[in-house]
Amino acid sequence: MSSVNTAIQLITREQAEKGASAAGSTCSSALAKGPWDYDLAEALAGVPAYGPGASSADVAPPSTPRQGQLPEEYKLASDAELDARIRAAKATLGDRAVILGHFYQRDEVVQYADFVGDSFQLANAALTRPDAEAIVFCGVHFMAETADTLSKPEQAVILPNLAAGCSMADMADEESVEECWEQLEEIFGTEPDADGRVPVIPVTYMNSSAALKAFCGKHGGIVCTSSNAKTVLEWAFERGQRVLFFPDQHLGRNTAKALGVPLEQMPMWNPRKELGGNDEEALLDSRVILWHGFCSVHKRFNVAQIEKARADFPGVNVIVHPECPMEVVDAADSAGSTDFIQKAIAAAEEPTVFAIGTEINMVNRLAAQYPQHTIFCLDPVICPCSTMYRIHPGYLAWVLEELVAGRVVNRITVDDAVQQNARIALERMLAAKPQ
Ligand code: CIZ
Repeated sequence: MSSVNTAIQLITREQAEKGASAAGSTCSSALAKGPWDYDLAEALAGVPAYGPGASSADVAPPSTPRQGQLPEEYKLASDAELDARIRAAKATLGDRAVILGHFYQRDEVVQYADFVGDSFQLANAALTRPDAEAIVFCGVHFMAETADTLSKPEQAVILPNLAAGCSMADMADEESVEECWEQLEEIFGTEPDADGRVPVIPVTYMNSSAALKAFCGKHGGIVCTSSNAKTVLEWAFERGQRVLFFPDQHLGRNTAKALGVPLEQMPMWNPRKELGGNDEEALLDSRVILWHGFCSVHKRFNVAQIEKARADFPGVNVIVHPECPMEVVDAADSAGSTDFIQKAIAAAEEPTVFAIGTEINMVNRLAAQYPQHTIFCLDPVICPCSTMYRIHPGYLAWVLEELVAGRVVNRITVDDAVQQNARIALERMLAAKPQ
């Protein structure tokens, strides 16, 4: 099976040759360009963007980091030249550098990774290499921040393209969460009830800035991943009357619903509105307050796609990620994190048809890895995570060759005080045990 990038290049070429005939096969033909075109466009327009792909319609806040121009030689190099340069730099660096590749990263980059996994698995994988001077994170910004928080201070965490952010993580910024917290404290007060439960516990998804993880650490809260969200919510309900969950409304809603929380007790907090767009009564009656955030990749999945998969392949096993909307999770056979999806496929003993609701690079890689099964993405349109897509082999070659020359570029550093509080919230997560 060809990589997502190769498929996009072919579709785009066909579109150019045959007019609109291949239109709709990929979410944006602009994906076929080099990501440096967007670095340049951003510099010229003065506004940051996520680039083409699943989050192209999201608004990037001005605080989103921007990538400076990649040196020309890396833009002009052929794929074969970049491959040779990356391999040579990696061999020269040896154990001095460890390369981490997220499940959603393109194949052209993942092939050089020492470890492939989800964000938390990768941060932990880096801990097995305490002697590496550099941790090159081929993921997105919040992942590099988590790796910096957990790694040794002298280790440099490098994000090959600084514009590789996460539009969902950017939907909850520190200032808006602080404002929300102040308004909630005014309504709920700060006194615990007769059972010692405080009015509200903040829970942040791993897909958030280090500043928000630190906010949770400071306010008795905790971090969750898509693998342990249920355990974490149970932990929070033992200590609090309700939860403020950010930034992903869908993970919050799907998890709380599975725990029996009625939808009427899950108001949504829109940071652009007074009281998040709620009245006081609804907030007082709430069990989980959901932040108005979402993942643009997982928002693309819908029930019609599941119905089509069931009609085309009777007996198909539909597995979706819990960042998908509730109706999609309800219509699927099961829902779980990237790790869950991978393990479910690995555990299937008989040849099975799997329709998967998560990012296309990961689905295609699973399909290639398990040829005994039929594995396809529920969304027929090839539309990768646009921010992961900003990392191209050209950027990887550049950061590695700079390391060989003794220079660290694109270092991600989290302030010491922020790290300290973020670690508290991460340690609470690690200590939380399923009920
Ligand atoms: O935590 C991660 O890496 C993401 C984005 C999702 C997951 O389910 O692993």
